[in-house]
Amino acid sequence: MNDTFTSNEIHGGTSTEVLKRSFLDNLSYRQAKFPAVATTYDHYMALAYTVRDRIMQHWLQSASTYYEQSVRSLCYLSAEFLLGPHLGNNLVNLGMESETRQAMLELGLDLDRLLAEEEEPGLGNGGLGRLAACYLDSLASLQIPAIGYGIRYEFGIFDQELKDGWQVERTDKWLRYGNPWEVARPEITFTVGFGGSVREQVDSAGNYQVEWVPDRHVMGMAYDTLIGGYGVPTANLLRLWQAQASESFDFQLFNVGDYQGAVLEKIASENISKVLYPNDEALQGKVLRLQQQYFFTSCALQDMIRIYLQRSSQLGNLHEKFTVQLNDTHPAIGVAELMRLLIDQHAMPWELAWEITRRTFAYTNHTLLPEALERWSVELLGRLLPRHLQIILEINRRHLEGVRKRYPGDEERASRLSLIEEQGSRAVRMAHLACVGSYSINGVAELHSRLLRDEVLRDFHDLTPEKFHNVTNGVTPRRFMLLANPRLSALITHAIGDGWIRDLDQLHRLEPLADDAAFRAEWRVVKRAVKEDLAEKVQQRTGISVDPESLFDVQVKRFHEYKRQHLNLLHILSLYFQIKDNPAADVTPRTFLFAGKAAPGYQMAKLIIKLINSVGEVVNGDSDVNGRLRVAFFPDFNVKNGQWIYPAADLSEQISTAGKEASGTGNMKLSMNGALTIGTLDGANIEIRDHVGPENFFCFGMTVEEVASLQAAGYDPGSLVRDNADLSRIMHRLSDGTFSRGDTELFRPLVENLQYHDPFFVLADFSSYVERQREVSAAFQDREVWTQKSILNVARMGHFSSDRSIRDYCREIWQIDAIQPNGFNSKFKP
Ligand code: GFP
Repeated sequence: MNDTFTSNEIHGGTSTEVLKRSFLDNLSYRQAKFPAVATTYDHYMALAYTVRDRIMQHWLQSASTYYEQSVRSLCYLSAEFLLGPHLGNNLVNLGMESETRQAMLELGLDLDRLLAEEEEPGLGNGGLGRLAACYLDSLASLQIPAIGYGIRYEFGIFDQELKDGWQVERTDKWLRYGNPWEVARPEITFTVGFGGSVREQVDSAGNYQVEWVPDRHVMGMAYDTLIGGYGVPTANLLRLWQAQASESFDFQLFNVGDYQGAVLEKIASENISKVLYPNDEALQGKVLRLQQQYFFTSCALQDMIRIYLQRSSQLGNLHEKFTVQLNDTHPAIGVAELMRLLIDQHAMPWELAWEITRRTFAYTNHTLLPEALERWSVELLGRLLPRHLQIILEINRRHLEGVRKRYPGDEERASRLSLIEEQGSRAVRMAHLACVGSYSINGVAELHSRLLRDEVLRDFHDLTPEKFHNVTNGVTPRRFMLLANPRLSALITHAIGDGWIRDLDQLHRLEPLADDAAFRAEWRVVKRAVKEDLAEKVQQRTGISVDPESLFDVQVKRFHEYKRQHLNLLHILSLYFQIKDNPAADVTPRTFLFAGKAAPGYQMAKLIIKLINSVGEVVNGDSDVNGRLRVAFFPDFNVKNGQWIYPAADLSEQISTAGKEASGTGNMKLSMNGALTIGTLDGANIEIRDHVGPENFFCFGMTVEEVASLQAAGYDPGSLVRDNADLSRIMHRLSDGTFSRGDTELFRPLVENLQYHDPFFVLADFSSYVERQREVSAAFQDREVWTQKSILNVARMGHFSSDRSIRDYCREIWQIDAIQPNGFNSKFKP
């Protein structure tokens, strides 16, 4: 082996030779192993360090360029970043996968086995966290200076197992064997206060002064993960904060023999970054959650100020250097924190501090569900963050003064616009704080943004219409096409070149090929192969064998009643009873694949998971069905498993109640991989349908307006059951023990909820859904036409790249330009 590599080559080169040398160096000097005793995990670690070094070079150049040019940067504040495994993604983005594969091969190792070793960082629940990760990929790929700020949870989203069809949660110990992708930064540590009291005094010069004296301090230490762009020498930073005690233990207590007491403070402090809160759990009164939010937001803002002061001595132009995107209201306390930092710590007058603050923040809303709009009780907030409560009340006083001036005498409006909810126990409305303290407010799909303007935030829209924007979500084609579906990507690249990877609109060039029979045949070969791959995984994980020839009907997402996995189930049951009535019936063979987690405390969602498995048990084992219907639940849906599933889907289930799903992003990932969608007119489904064409999309169900008028007229789901023989049999069989080994109680809560309440209009959309599904079955019989539609779906998905979303944000909201790092050693031209 060549031994004369320069340091630059060792850490940055991508030839097979140099990769082998770096890998072996890392195995020796970072992993401390010699080849004869190294495990697969050691090999994974050595390769991870090798790859990280290459991104590190990009980062050092990017960061020094940002520093030299004092560029305007985006800070993306998010309580969740659902990154997924790094290794494969980094290899793809650095364009070094084939050299690496070869280097490993020459060392007798299989890259795929090493890839499988990685434990993914599950630092998010679902859509919101994964969106943040897609945006980091696009920001780096588009060379936008950006820092992601979040929490380094020791335990991410739980691992899901199934026991007798029930979800069982297991702690996600992703850090147990170390994390080669991060760099610890003990020198970047900030103090965050909690509790205590506020002292007000007038100093000798007559100036009024406020001093917050917290009764507890926690340290936030930075851990950096480098995010490399695709095909460019740019890398950005994801900086996650870990909570630490200011003192390891209390010597006073230790000395008097209270060993437990001596470490209590340490335990309480470290709890702050211990675990990610699952979605859909009532957060009211969850002190720890509010502590998490304040903790990471405060660290992020202190860090921004630190960076700013490296180049400047006064903070008056902070908003020109940084813009801060609030990913939902989780970091909205930042509005009060920045005010506090500027006023209390940097002696700025209120007016100037407020001017800077409201020109710094921008707010993205991700949900219309009222129960998900955060409110913190005034009592709790005042106890934990007394100075912030004071600041919020003062912001509110000034805000309402403006409102009253503008709408004299309209006290109802003033109370609707107030940051404080006065009914019941008083609470701070975090969305209102975010609206008042930001220069931009956006929804995540056109319908969602419209509903924000017209309903949820209507009064704010009346007040400041110029703040409102829409930025429809997008997903990164690097992870969800190139990495997840190399076969399809190769076919596309062969047909139209590889420009689509950075400019997804170029997929349009596939359109004429939809009419090319030979291309369609190749398309089907690819689909068939990825379906075989998935079938093998399903067999391994569930023991259920599925036929790759059947229609893969896929619903993968978090479990929630509004997402209506149970509507899908009702359709399965309708098909099942059709076969039971007439075993010779002509049904299109289908594999129904579900995956997703339910919040641990969300009983109804967990019961739906159980029901899917129970129905599967009966249907899969019924000889009348004879394999024509298969129901499988793929456990532990996460990014890695998603990458297996998305490419293999024929049909994408996007069946939420209209007006409930803000955008959805799984809908985009599936359609980009050639699935056709059956979907309601909800969230981004509407825009997907507009882009791919209604003839290539199976649309069903009520519109938002129809849902609203049905609700207003008084919805009676029971009458739908009585009037529909199919439905009434299904409901009956769900409660007579057919699917519960004779237990007539098990599914009663679900059946009764549907029959007497049906808050998400499952039964109201049932007929329309079943009708459309009939068309799906018929359409799938004609493989040529189906393939044509599949190709057109992919060809027209360019709009849903997260690159487009980021460009929209840059242009309409952030006003940030791309920066090319100054020249250096990389295979990519700067
Ligand atoms: C939320 C919304 C989704 C939306 C994502 C990203 O997802 O409709 O697509 O945010 O904007 F519900 P969850 O985090 O709730 O999964």
